[in-house]
Amino acid sequence: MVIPQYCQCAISHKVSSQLLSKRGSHLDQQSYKQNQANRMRCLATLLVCVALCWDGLNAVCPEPTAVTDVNGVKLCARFFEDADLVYADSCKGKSMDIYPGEDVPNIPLAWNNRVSSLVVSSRCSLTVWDHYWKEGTKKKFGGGIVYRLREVRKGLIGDWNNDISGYLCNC
Ligand SMILES: [Ca+2]
Ligand SMILES: [Ca+2]
Repeated sequence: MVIPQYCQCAISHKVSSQLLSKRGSHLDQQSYKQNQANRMRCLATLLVCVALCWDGLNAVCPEPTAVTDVNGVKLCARFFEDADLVYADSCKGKSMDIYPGEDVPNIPLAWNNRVSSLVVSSRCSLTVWDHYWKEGTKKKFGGGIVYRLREVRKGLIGDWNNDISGYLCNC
């Protein structure tokens, strides 16, 4: 598990405040109060970190060699509605399973212009279009993880985030 930097900060603060409290008997009351306040702040930060890390655990992109549905059936790809600046936290939100051979010129409305990260199974390929009926711009992905479709250029100034409107997936 990757621990975000701010969590590492919180953990080291926690340790230093514990060290400080061991020497607490020699400190005056003001320092003691400050120490207590620091400890409360650290506790609050740690709780936030636990929540974030938990969220992160639920959002790790699957390995391209092991993209399967809930029944263990091999998938061609999986779409995710959200992405994250931190790659380890990407592949978030709702997901959609794509099976080998799926040829869908019009993605279901609920998923139109919504995919933000995706994983294509090893030895499979996914072709996507930015308009319905396989029109507009086309892009082909080989097996691998696309942590952020925002980082996949489309033309000179565009990108593929929230833009997929049709797809074809083959293995
Ligand atoms: Ca999205
Ligand atoms: Ca589109």
